[in-house]
Amino acid sequence: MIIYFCGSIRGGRDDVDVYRRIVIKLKQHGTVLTEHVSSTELTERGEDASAAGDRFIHDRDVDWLRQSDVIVAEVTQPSLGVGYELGRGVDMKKKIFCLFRPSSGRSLSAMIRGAADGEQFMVKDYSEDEVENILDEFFRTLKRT
Ligand code: 6IA
Repeated sequence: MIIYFCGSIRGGRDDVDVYRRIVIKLKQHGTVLTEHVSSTELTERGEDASAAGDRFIHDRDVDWLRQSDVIVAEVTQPSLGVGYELGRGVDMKKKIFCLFRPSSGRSLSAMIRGAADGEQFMVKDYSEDEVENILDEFFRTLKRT
C-alpha cells in the first residue's frame, strides 16, 4: 500500500505532533511517500526554497500523488498546499481520507467537507487521543473494499 500523507507546511506547523503520530501509524499500514511533512525540523519558513526549488517540490509531489494508492490528510490547520493536493487527488480518482479536529474551534472548508461522499472521499472528525484507532479502522475497511 502506497500512502501519500498531507499536512500543512507553509500554512503553519502548529499540528506537527499530530502529523508525527499519524505518520508513525501509517507506516504500519504501508509505505509513506511524504514522511517529511511530519518532521519537527521542518518549519513553515525554514527552507527558503527558490522558485526552482518550489517547482521541484510541486512536480515531485504531484508525481508521488499519482503513484499513491491512498491519500490521508490532516486538514485541521488550513493549508493551500493540502487543499491543492486533495483537488488533484480527486481528479486522479484516488481514495482520500481527511482527518479534522473540531476541538480546534475551526470550521472545515466547505470545499473539503462538501467533497465527502462517504466512500471515495471521506472526512472524519476526531480527537487526537483516538487517531491511531481511527486510522486502523480506516485501513480495515479499505481492505474489505
Ligand atoms: O501550503 P503548504 O506548504 O502548507 O502545503 C503543504 C503540503 O504541500 C504538504 O502536504 C506537502 O505534501 C506539500 N509540500 C509543501 N511544501 C513542501 C515541501 N517543502 N516539501 C515537500 N512537500 C511539500 C520543502 C521541504 C523540504 C526542503 C524538506
